[in-house]
Amino acid sequence: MTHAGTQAITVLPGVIHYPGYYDADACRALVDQLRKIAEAAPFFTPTMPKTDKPFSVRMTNCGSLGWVSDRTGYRYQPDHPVTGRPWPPMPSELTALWQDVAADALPPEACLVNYYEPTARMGLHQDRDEQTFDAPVVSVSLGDTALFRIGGTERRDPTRSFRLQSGDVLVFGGPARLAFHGIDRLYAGSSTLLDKGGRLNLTLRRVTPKP
Ligand code: MD6
Ligand code: FE
Repeated sequence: MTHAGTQAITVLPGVIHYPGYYDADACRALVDQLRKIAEAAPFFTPTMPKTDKPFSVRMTNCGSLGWVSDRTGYRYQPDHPVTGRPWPPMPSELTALWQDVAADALPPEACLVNYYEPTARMGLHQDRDEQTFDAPVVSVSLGDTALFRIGGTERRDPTRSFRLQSGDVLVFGGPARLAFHGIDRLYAGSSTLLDKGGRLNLTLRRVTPKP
C-alpha cells in the first residue's frame, strides 16, 4: 500500500525523494487522521519573531512537542499556543513512516502540520530549532503540487527546485540537514484530495538528543 515499490531519488547528498510513497487511498487515510488532529488542536496562524507579521500558512502539530512561532521567537512546546492543551499523539501511520525511512534515528517527537492555501508560500529557511541535528526531517506532501526549492547551508548558495506531489515523501538529513529550503508556489487545482484545495505538509522531527 505504501513504500513497496516506491523508488528513492537522491536529489542531493542527504536529500531523498520518494515520489508517490503514499497512494491515493493512503493519502485519504492520512487526511482523515489530520482532520481528527485539527479537531483536537485547531490550525492557528503563527507570526514572525519581532515583526509579528502573520505567516501565509496555518499550522498545527501532533506528537509530544510542537513547533510554534510568535513575536517572541520560534520554539518547540508541549502545548497548543491558543487552547493550552497538549498536542494530540502522532498517528501510527507516521511513526511507521519514520521507522521505514529513518530507522537509525531516535523516534520522532514533533510533527508540524502546515496548511497552504493556493496562494501561500514558504520563504527560504533552515530547520534549526531542534536541539539535535542527528535525525533527518521527514516530510509528507498532501494535496496540490508544490514547487520546492533547496540550496546549501549558506543562504547565498545556488539553489535548485523540483515538484512535490500529493503522496510524496522527502527525507532531509545528513549533509543537507541544515540546507536552506522553501516553497516557491503551489499549482492550484492539481489535486482533488482536499475539499477546499491547497496543500498540507507534514514534517516529522526529533527535537531532543538521546536522554
Ligand atoms: C513544505 N517543507 O514542504 C515545507 N523542512 O511545505 C519544509 O519546510 C521542510 O519539506 C524540512 C525538511 C523537509 C521539508
Ligand atoms: Fe523546513
